[in-house]
Order: sequence, then structure tokens, then C-alpha cells
Amino acid sequence: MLLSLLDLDYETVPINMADMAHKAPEFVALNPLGQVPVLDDDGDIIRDSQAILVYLAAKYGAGGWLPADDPSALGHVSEWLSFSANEMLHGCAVSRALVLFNREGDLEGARSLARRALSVLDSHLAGRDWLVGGSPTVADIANYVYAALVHQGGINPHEFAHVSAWLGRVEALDGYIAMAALPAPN
Ligand SMILES: N[C@@H](CCC(=O)N[C@@H](CS)C(=O)NCC(=O)O)C(=O)O
Repeated sequence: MLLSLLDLDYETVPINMADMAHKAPEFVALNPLGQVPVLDDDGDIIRDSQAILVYLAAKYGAGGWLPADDPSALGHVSEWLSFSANEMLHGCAVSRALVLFNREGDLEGARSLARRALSVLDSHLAGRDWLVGGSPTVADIANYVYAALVHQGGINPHEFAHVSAWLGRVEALDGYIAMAALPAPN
């Protein structure tokens, strides 16, 4: 999504996880964790979606998306990147994976973590357009996808009014690109 928001040329290489292509030697050579996503920018290989967001914003963001010169704002962006990789992943993404892939696991526990994470996000977004400062940052993008897809885990993100309005603001950005199961661009 950030590649598109930054209007960069890129090629998407699908990895067939059902066939365990993410654990094949050629993929593990790119990411020893055997996880997607991985970015290859002219031979510079960056793994992990939060790391990829930071890299792209720092390299191509022209001063937007990452408040690199403002230690306080940068600290708050890092808080929300961490929140996406922890609370949002373990709540929203795990609920979704348990439902979509019919996996064994504690679905009610994951849904309760998801609701708690969405409530924290909702309270923070009351009276604010973006997670940090007055314009969108990588913190918004990192959290957006988990919140926008949580309906696939059986939770309606629009029950959270401020989250719902913020999802709409992300979807109205120039260059917003839909992914499977996400709303089409306005
Ligand atoms: N913190 C990482 C998590 C990456 C991750 O868990 N990716 C999942 C798919 S969304 C994966 O590749 N799982 C396969 C595995 O862990 O073996 C990120 O945000 O990139």
C-alpha cells in the first residue's frame, strides 16, 4: 500500500504459502524467518512490514510519512508500529487467520484481544485524524490493514466509530490501493 501511496514502480511476487513456498531455500535466503513480506529494492533486502514501511518512508517519502527530525513524533510513530506488530497482530490478524484458514486455536481469546486493541485505537483517534500529528504516517498504514480486515475474523471494525472514520480517511488518500477484501479506492 505504501509503495502505491508513494507512487513508486514495483512488482509484486506472490508466494504460495499453501505450498510452503515461504519455507523453500530460495525464500529463506531472503528472510531466514520464512515469513512474508520481504522487499527487494535493487538488492537491498528488507524483511518485516513495519521495517519495510520505515525504509520506504525514509528513502522515498520526501519528508512525509515518517517524522524523522522530530524525536517525540518519531517515538510515537514507533509506539504505534509496535502496537501493530503486537496487539493488532495477535488480536485482529490471529482472529482472521483462525477463521479464514480454519485453524485450531483460541478464537474467542483472539477476538477479545482484537476488541481491546481496537478500543485503544478508537480512544486515541477521538478528536484526531491521524495516529501521530496532523498528517498520515507509516503508523497509520501499519495499523490500517489489520483494522480494515478484522471483519474476516468476525469483528465489525465499524462498531468503533473513530476507527471507522479513520479507515475512511486512509481509503480516501491519493494512491490508496485496494487489496483483496478491502474497499475499492474512492
Ligand atoms: N512482524 C512481521 C510478521 C510477518 C508474518 O507473520 N507473516 C506471516 C504472513 S502475514 C507469515 O509469513 N507467516 C508464516 C510463518 O510465520 O511461518 C511483519 O509484520 O512482517
